Amino acid sequence: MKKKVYLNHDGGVDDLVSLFLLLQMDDVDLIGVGVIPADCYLEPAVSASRKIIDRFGKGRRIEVSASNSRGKNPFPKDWRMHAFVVDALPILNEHLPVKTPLSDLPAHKHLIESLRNSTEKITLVFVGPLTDLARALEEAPDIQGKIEKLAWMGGTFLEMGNVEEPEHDGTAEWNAFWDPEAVKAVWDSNIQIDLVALESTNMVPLTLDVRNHWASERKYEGVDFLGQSYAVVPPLVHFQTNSTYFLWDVLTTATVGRDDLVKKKEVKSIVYKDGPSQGKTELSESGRAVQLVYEADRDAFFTYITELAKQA
Ligand code: AGV
Ligand code: CA
Repeated sequence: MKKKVYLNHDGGVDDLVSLFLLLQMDDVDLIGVGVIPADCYLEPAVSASRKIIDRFGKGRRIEVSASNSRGKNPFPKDWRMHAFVVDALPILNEHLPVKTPLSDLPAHKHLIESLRNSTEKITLVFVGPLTDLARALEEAPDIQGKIEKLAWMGGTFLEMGNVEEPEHDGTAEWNAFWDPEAVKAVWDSNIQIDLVALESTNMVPLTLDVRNHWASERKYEGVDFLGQSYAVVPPLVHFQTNSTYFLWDVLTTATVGRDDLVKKKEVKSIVYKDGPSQGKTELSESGRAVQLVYEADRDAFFTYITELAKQA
């Protein structure tokens, strides 16, 4: 039986590649997509999502919904621009107009409706902030019974997160920092959480050898799409900087198709809602239990996603 999945993403390069890869997994039935304007601008991210489903969705009809959620701490504009480039890639613009439908509902209501309409439990994949899930839970607590589990790219228990902003101490991961209250709300729910934190995503930086490998196999349309998309963002070359790109969301997505690529352990954690550490997740015996994804098999991961892309 296929695993039913709902994706909520925030339009970064690895968010859009995550959507592309979910569409290639034989054992996954993607039932809906929500797009939140956190690490992106909304219009190009929604548009690119619909075009990716048109082009790479193997004829399936999957609705895309736009979020009207707002965060507390905005992402840097430079990063938010990436969706404009992906949306403009010729490989996504060969067969216009767009056919994949746009929902009338905002993303959190679309999520509620998708869960309520399903007879089976759904796996939620969130690769941006948790705002739409927090709002959905507040409006419709009954949906918890329909959620198999949540796979979330977010958080870290490392000393250093990836937020470099004024008035913040750098201990948070960005998806948590954008809306710390939403993380707290989801922590207060009973949903089972797989936390794909920086511990494991730090093991999958975008590097030149990966890029060059994709270039060498660009005769496959899907691999060419990976290469074109990851041309937009800076790889790890000499040393890590604030803009160095990792395959954060793609690792999260890959765990849904292939659990054996990563190692998990249960930890208990709290989250800081405000102050200079806002968005920080911290180990605490009084906290809630999550499955921390702390290690990834880098080579097996890259082989898996490249092979998936060849099937597109
Ligand atoms: O913190 C990682 C999250 C992931 O969901 N995003 C990017 C991924 O989509 C924010 C982010 C952190 N550092 C970044 C980010 C960077 N250097 N460029 C773009 N986005
Ligand atoms: Ca993201």
